[in-house]
Amino acid sequence: MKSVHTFCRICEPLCPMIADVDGDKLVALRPNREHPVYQGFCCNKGLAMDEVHRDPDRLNVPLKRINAKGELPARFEPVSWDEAIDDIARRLNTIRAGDAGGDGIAFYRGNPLSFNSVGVRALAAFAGKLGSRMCFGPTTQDCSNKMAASEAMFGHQMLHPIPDLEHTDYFLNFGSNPKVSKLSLFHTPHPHERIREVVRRGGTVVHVNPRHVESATPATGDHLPIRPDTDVYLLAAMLNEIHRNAGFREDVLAAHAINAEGLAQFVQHYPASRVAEVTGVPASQIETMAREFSQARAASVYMSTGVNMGRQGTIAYWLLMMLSLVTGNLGRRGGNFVTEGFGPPAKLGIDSGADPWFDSGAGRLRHIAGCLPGTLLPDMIGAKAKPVKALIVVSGNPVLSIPGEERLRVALDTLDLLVAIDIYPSATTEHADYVLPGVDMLERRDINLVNNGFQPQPFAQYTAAVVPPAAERREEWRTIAAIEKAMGLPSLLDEAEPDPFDEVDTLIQAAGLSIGALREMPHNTCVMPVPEPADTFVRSLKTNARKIDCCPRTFEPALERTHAIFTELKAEDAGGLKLISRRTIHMHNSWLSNVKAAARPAAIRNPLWMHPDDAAARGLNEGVSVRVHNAFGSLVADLEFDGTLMRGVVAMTHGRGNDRTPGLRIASRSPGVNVNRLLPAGPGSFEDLSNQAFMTGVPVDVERA
Ligand SMILES: Nc1nc2c(c(=O)[nH]1)N[C@H]1C(S)=C(S)[C@@H](COP(=O)(O)OP(=O)(O)OC[C@H]3O[C@@H](n4cnc5c(=O)[nH]c(N)nc54)[C@H](O)[C@@H]3O)O[C@H]1N2
Ligand SMILES: Nc1nc2c(c(=O)[nH]1)N[C@H]1C(S)=C(S)[C@@H](COP(=O)(O)OP(=O)(O)OC[C@H]3O[C@@H](n4cnc5c(=O)[nH]c(N)nc54)[C@H](O)[C@@H]3O)O[C@H]1N2
Ligand code: SF4
Ligand SMILES: [Mo]
Repeated sequence: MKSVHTFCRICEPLCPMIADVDGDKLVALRPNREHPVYQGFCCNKGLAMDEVHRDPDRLNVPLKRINAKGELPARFEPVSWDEAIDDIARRLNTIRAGDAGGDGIAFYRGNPLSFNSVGVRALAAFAGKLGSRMCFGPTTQDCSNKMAASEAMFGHQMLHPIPDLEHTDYFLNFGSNPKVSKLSLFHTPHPHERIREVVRRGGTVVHVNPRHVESATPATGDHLPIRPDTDVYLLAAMLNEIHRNAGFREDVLAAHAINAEGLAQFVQHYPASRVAEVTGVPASQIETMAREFSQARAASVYMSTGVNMGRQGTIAYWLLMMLSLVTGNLGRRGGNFVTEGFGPPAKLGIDSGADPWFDSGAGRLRHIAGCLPGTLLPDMIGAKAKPVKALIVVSGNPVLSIPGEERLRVALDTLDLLVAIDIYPSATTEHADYVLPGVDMLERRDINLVNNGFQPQPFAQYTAAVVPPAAERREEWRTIAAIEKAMGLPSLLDEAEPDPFDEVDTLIQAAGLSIGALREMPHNTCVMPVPEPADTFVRSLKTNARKIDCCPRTFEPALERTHAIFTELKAEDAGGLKLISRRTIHMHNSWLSNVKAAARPAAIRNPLWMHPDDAAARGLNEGVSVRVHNAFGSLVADLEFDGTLMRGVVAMTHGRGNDRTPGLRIASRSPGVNVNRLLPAGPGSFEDLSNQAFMTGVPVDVERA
């Protein structure tokens, strides 16, 4: 029996764990209580990975479709790896030789691939070798607004100053539920506990959210209700207040910024009294918050998917960072700061300086975080000229995760070839020609590269594979390299002893690290120094002038839109309902729904949550079946009361709807319904600046089914 130091790769904290192994068998998975940074923090999902590893519904062999596309359920027969790879390569070469060239082949790199340090690089390299620009991923359904805003303000998409919770006196949290979701683009152990410590020290924490989330308790901060998709106006009003009273910090702006007048002019449109009605936040409260924030010794800010997914995520993130900057909190201890672990995070990015815009089959577009708008994938497949003919999906489930399920299902069935590399059958693999078994995190070695720049206490950790891949499961990089080789492209498999970690090893040398050295360290972990906030931030800036752009020119059309949306919101019917998402502790996006923990009664329900007073106003009792509909789609769900919701707001959990995924035997028994049917898709369904899809604050009507 041996114990392996490893770490979870389900969500962004990448919690350290210990795996007890007997020969090739995993005996137990447990928290690593002695880990120098995490001290045992991890969650139910991570610990459920041993069940995932053993799940009898896992994909174990390559599968080839034998019934017609469009016919559900899909029927597959096992084939050998060689047969699958050869046929896929042949068909990809045929498509590549056609009109669209490399752009005939599209890629979707799902969320788990971000936590696979060599897999993610392998897929990006494959797209590069093919010359395909048709790259998609969950980022445009998650946080691409932040990438676009950072590029415009700081000169790089991957610069995201994180809140310094350890030293802050005031923490303002927009659109995130850290207790349940454990944060994104900010990786800290036990975030809920860190927030509790701020309150314990006498600091102030405010959770701005349409729902009184689990993260807001007397010990972890106040809840400030806000109407969905209006955060931009609250932020503008806070900046307006600060500008009128204390003023912006001239010394800071002179040293580090340009175009501050543009910012001041913009926020002048939004005094607290004007935004109160639209946001639902009383003017006096906005004034108090602005005062407390600007007067705090050190104040910090954070926002996540709840704001990202609104119609103006880029503008909101800009104003959030400006709030930090003009109060002197950016690059300050206790404010927001950039950390370095493996090296400056911006160095790991891919900005080339070339004009990013090009004519795609669905209009003039650019990549953000390497991705085109996910909601346009069906439009690219259906394009009249040079359509996408093949799609390679690695660890993603776009059918359930992108807005517009039916539209995507129909488009996927018109493809010449759909290859999905996954560990489970999914709603997406049901449309595939080939389904190839990947490995789970316990079956592959890795390094926590994705954490770089987002950890308040930087550390690097390596993990060996805890157990060898079961059955015929194969590492994602190897499958990609095998397809490349069979297509006649340069491939890692051309080498006698291919090691996908060679490149990573070179990358981490910048921090004086190597995989070899990490393997020798206790916990396979190297704890790195916490950088000086001010120095790091200034050093990280990548704009030409090395200054922060406080009002980027590229925002001009979006700022006009901000004014137009404000007018629209003011004119809205006060009695209407707006839909938001609600993550639960049981699932990770669309997966983990097949493990027993997720089969508990509390977890299998997938209701529409509504405030009891809104239900009463519609004559709806708890438990009744309701039809939820809008211009984009319709679904039926059970009604559940939720007094934590603001009036006028309803919520559902995303990632459900496995009614047509028979291979997931537990999940398909209580499938729930895919809420993304109610979200806009196609042209006009995303923010132009960032490709980010509109997914929160979407109007819906509800009535008894
Ligand atoms: N258990 C669990 N953990 C997860 C995941 C999971 O599915 N399950 N997913 C992981 C992933 S991929 C990500 S990206 C992260 C996301 O992590 P978070 O961004 O923290 O995600 P959520 O918990 O969905 O929190 C979003 C919050 O925004 C609120 N909200 C909705 N609309 C608005 C709005 O217009 N304004 C404001 N201010 N708030 C709004 C919602 O009520 C919700 O509380 O979580 C990760 N962790
Ligand atoms: N309405 C609404 N929609 C949302 C969101 C929301 O809050 N509300 N959240 C959005 C966000 S933040 C995200 S990130 C996206 C997620 O969107 P996606 O990345 O498309 O979807 P996931 O559900 O994360 O799917 C992950 C897939 O990878 C597989 N998988 C898991 N581990 C591995 C592995 O190690 N190897 C391989 N090969 N496969 C693996 C799983 O079985 C699953 O099929 O969803 C978005 N969609
Ligand atoms: S918080 Fe995320 S990374 Fe940590 S154990 Fe849970 S699922 Fe894994
Ligand atoms: Mo995400």
